[in-house]
This record gives sequence, C-alpha cells and structure tokens, in this order.
Amino acid sequence: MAAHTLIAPCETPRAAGFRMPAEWEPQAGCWMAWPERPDTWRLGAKPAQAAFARLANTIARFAPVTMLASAGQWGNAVRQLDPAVRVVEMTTNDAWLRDTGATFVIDDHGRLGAIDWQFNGWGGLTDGLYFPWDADDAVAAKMCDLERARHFRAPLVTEGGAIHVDGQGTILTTEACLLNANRNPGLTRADAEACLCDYLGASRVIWLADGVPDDITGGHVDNLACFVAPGVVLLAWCDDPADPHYAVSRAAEARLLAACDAQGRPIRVERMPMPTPMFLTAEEAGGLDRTNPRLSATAGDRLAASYVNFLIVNGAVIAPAFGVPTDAAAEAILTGLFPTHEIVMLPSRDILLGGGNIHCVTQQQPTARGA
Ligand code: KQY
Repeated sequence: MAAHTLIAPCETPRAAGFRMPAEWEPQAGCWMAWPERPDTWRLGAKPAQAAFARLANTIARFAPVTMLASAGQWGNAVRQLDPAVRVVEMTTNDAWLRDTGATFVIDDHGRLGAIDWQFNGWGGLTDGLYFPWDADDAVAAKMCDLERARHFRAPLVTEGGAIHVDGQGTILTTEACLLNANRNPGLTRADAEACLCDYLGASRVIWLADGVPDDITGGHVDNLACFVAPGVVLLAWCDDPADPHYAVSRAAEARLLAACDAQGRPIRVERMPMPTPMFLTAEEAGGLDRTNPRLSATAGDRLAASYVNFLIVNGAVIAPAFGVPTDAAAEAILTGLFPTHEIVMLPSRDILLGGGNIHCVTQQQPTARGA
C-alpha cells in the first residue's frame, strides 16, 4: 500500500487562529444523535432511547442540547425529550456524535470553526464496525452549516473520541487508534502530530499506547484518560494483575509521568479505579438484531466500562454509573477533582451495551467569544 500523504488544504485552523478549548471552558451547547439501529442497540433501541433521553434532559440543565434524529424517529425523540432540547432531522448511520460530529474550535475574535475529521467506521473495510458509514461522515459538515461555523475538512481519518485536549496546547491520544493502518495507512507519528496540532491549534501531543481492553473502537483515549485541569490527567486504573487493564494502566501512567504538557508542566496523574468487571448477559445479547456480522456482541463479552467516559459541561460533570459497588468511589473521586462542579452520576448500562458511554455520545460546542 502507498505511504500515506497528508494533503494540507489552504489554511489550517491553527494558521487561521483557532484552537479547541478544554471541556471545562464555557459551552454554548451540546450535540447528540438519537439511537435507533437494532444491531447496535438491543430491543429496537428502546432502552437506549430512554437512556439517551435521560442524558440529554440532564445535560439540558447546563447547556442547550441539540438532538439529531432520523425522519422516522423525529417525533418519537421529540416526545421523549424535554421541550428545551432542539430536535433536528438528520440522517446518520448511528449515534456516536463524539466520533462523527464536528470538533468545534474557536478563535480570539468570537468565531466558531468546525473540524470535520474523515470517519471510516472505526477501521474501514478491514476493522470497521459497520458499513456504510457515509451518513456519519457527513454529520460534521451538516452541523457546521447549521451553526454557520467555518468548515475545516481534515486530511486525517480519526474520531473525536480518539483525542482529548487541555485547551492550552496539549493533545492526549493513543497510538492504537491514530497510528493504526485501519485509519491512516503509512501515516508517520510526525505527520500525525503535525496534523493534530494544525487542526486542534495545539503544539504538543502526549501519546499513550493502548486503550482499555475490549474497547471496540480499537482504543479511544476518552475511555482511558482525560484532562481534568491544566497539567492533571485522570487515568482509568486497575490493581488486579489478572486483569488485562492492569498492564495498560501502568504503561499509560509511565508515559504520562514522563511527559510535559505544552506549557512545560509535568503531568500529575490521578487514578480512577475501573468499575467492577461487567459482562453482556444472554438476555441483552438476545435483544440484538443479528444483521451485521461486525456487530457480533456475544453473551459473556466483557464490556469496556470506564468512569472516565464522562462529559464536563458548564459547572457539571455528567458521569456514568453502572449500579455496581465501585460507583460510590468514582463519584467521590470526581467530587474531589471538581469541587465546584455538580457531579451527576447517570445509570448508563444501556449506553455501554452499544460500545461506548456518555462522552462517546455527546459533542460539546464551546462558547465563541471575542477577546
Ligand atoms: O465511541 C465509541 N465508543 C463508539 C463505539 C461504536 C460502537 C458501534 N456499535
């Protein structure tokens, strides 16, 4: 296969003065998409729709929410959602707005930009989770149009869940996704760094190796670790040597402790214990349509559950709860890290069953403000 070549468009977001803000910066809104495909979401997506509605209605307490829904599901979504939630008809292939939606950027003049990553279903025809994915790949450009944001189509196949930023020049990502031949064959680490920095308005990339085991995205950083403040990373942690995440979490911590951020600060690592191991039940597996061999969830599969898959939104942290004993410790850690935020722990097993969690199904839109 030919080496990957990034063809830079006329002007990159960084050259135009844009940067992606941290999630703790002010937000003008949050975007989600209504789940409906029955091979991802059990029982015709009814339990997932209830979970998404509860999540959207909760986020709406802190920021205006836009829910994208198909023509066939628009009315059903409207009737399950709080009237404050704007429901916009849009075709999608599934409901992972973190990955398919625009990554919004802002500049110092109050302008909003939107990065439109190339989306290939988390791995294209070799490892992708469904085909086609063309409607998902078009979502970011449509969001950009709706918001009249400046559109930047990126020359890189990736997903929003594969990146985190601190808003001060630092990007956190994993080699397992960004450097995977199923996204960008032949892409060098240096090219990936240059492209990420050009598009996110950043100057340093901190690379972690692998994501959480059993994560069907191939290892998104948003299930493994996230910035919780400048210079501070919260890492999904495991103390059981028999668990595959034991080695992953130690390797990630070693990388983080050896790194400095874009401002020259060493990284402080906070540990977030992984939830009690959870598995797909036979009843849950039985509720899935078996139309897609790629989405072959089987009873007994370990679920890639992680408490770091939360959303920060205007003074609140909306985090997953699983109804297991570790939920209370996770809430206490988040309360300690975000003492001025409201911590909302939302039951999210029905989102987890689809392969992601709260961060994966939400996409924040930062407030664009002039200097
Ligand atoms: O961001 C994610 N975790 C996406 C998972 C995709 C699952 C497809 N069924």
